[in-house]
Amino acid sequence: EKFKPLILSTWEHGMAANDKAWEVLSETGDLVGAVEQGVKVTELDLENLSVGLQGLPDREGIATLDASIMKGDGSCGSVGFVRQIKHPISLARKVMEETPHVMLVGEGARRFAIEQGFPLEEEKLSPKSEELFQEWKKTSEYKPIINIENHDTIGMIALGADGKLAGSCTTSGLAYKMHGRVGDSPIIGAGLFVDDEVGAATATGLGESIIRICGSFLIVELMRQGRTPQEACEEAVRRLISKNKNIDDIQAGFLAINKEGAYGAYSVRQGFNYARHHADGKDLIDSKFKL
Ligand code: SD4
Repeated sequence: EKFKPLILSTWEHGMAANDKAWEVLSETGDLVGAVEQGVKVTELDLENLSVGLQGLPDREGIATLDASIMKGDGSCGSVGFVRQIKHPISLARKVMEETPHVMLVGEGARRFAIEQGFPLEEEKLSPKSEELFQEWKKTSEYKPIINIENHDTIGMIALGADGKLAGSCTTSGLAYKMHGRVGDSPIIGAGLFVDDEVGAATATGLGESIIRICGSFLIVELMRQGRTPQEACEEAVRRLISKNKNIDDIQAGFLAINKEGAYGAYSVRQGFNYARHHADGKDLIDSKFKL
């Protein structure tokens, strides 16, 4: 059986990430390499304030990053609350491949990075993040804000020609979060879940609301029970809305694919979109939404 490769990523910056992932997949057939290399593009994108060291910092002015990577055979790795590392997705991959563990956080993750030869970056905000942080400090209103700028984590899920699946997710997390806060993105089953028997899902938006319902795992399990990717994403959004009291302050979106190459997306409210690359082309698609 031959499968048609498909790569999906959250948000508009997913287009550039998918371009890279598609190139890696076409040239090497390496699906994990593709989802890693793809989101590395976003980790370096200075325009993106929600991914990479240039992203908006926590409330103490420190950028701390979360990332995860997963293969459909159950292999996975993640890092949370890491500082000074330019490519947390590559560090997550090292956790998956070079340790007996799934998740490393904070200082331990940083030490492991040094051991693995990752360069440590100077701890300094980008000019744009510094400016916005100084602005935020004047009011210091600690409240999640619904806007696109504050929710553009990249999650990527991909189906290879051999029918195998993989995914990646990387973020600087919620802007002005408490120091030490970890979101859904590095939590396997929340921000990302992949199972070769069924499909894959990834999430973006307010991490707390996604963790609360094990969003990505939920979607894969709903697909296992027969739902289409679209139906599964819609059910996850319904669940998220029913389990979160402060829904007026929440945006969250899900993206899913099954092993036949069907896909779907759904978000709490308007504004979520995703990039799709396949053999016949690429496009940016507006997600349907609930509220
Ligand atoms: C988080 N899911 O840490 C991320 C937020 C996000 O762009 O999507 N930010 O909660």
